[in-house]
Amino acid sequence: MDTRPVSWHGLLIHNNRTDGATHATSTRFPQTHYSAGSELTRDLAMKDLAQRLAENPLLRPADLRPSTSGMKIECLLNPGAFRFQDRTWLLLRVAERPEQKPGKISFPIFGDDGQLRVIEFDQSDPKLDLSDPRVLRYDGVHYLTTLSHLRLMESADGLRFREASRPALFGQGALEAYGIEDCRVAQVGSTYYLTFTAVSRNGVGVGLRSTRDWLQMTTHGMILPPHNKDCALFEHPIQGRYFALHRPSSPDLGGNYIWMAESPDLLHWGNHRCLAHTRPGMWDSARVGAGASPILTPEGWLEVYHGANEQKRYCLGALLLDRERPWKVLARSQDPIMEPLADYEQKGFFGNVVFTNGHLVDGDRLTLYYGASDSVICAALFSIRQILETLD
Ligand code: MAN
Repeated sequence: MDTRPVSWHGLLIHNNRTDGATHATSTRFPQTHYSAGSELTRDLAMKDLAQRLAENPLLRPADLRPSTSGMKIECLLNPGAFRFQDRTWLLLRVAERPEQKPGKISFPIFGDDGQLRVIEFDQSDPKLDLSDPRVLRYDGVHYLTTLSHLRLMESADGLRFREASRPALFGQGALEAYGIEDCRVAQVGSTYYLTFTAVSRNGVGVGLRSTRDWLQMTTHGMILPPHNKDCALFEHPIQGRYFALHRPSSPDLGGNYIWMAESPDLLHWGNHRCLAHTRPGMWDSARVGAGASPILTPEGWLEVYHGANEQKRYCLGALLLDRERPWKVLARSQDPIMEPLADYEQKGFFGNVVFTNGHLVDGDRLTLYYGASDSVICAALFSIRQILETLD
């Protein structure tokens, strides 16, 4: 097997395929994945179109300093990505909590006065439900086990990032008391629109802020109320209207499906339509949600989305939407275009996760930045044409 790294615009990609195509994954992945020796596993892996960068993970929690003393960075995850001043920028989600003491669980929230407050419970307390490492429930009230803010990183080559001398973004007010997460960055003209998950005891909704220079931010409040997340704005209007993908959740009748809304001004959203359901028995059977802004191709708008099954295994797939009537789904991935196969995608704070909400497009090349195992930041390359060819 040829595992020589191939060079692409200064980035190193490892080529694991026997046919010479630069198609597969990092050198670490064959050892961790193919060692099972199963033909079925091999077939599944061949459908994975991602060229993982050999340098993955690009960023780990230890690479950054906590936002404030007394906090520890537990996870770096799910970056927004954009270009600004001829450089590549990432808007990372940084998840923090205090160093954990034996027998206790503690996590921060913003109090009503906007100050950081740490809540601590005894792990043996029978009122405590710790079954999910991301969320805890105490006496019927939900909390997150970490508090997330958003941190700006910049890079000349899209590979080596350093912290930008720009302010980080923190939760503000009662609707963001448990933090802000998974920010998509859409550029409309010269303005960047930030759609992110705003979390509080009131629920999970979509917040919007905008900026032109990443110094001054305008806060637009919550544009889609709970339960809603995974909001990706189209970067170009269609016949004078703006469009967005979003993911409301309906716990009883309905489910975790991808919807579309339209707007005259990017602030007020209506005419909601349901685009894509979860698919029983498939890799996206339990939840689906949009990634970053849809990509305009001659065939239509290409949207990379995440899907998870009942085992909470997060993969990526794609939807093709009509150019003029983007609420019409023309085609969809049957198999994931990317699965958690590499070691760093299988093991971490929350294992078996590849999750994206940020990418850059250069002709046919899609550079997809993603969170692996809710722990570290990675990147993978795709051919847009190759993704389109896999859609049914
Ligand atoms: C949810 C979100 C994401 C996270 C995944 C996997 O979809 O909270 O931020 O990456 O779950 O844990």
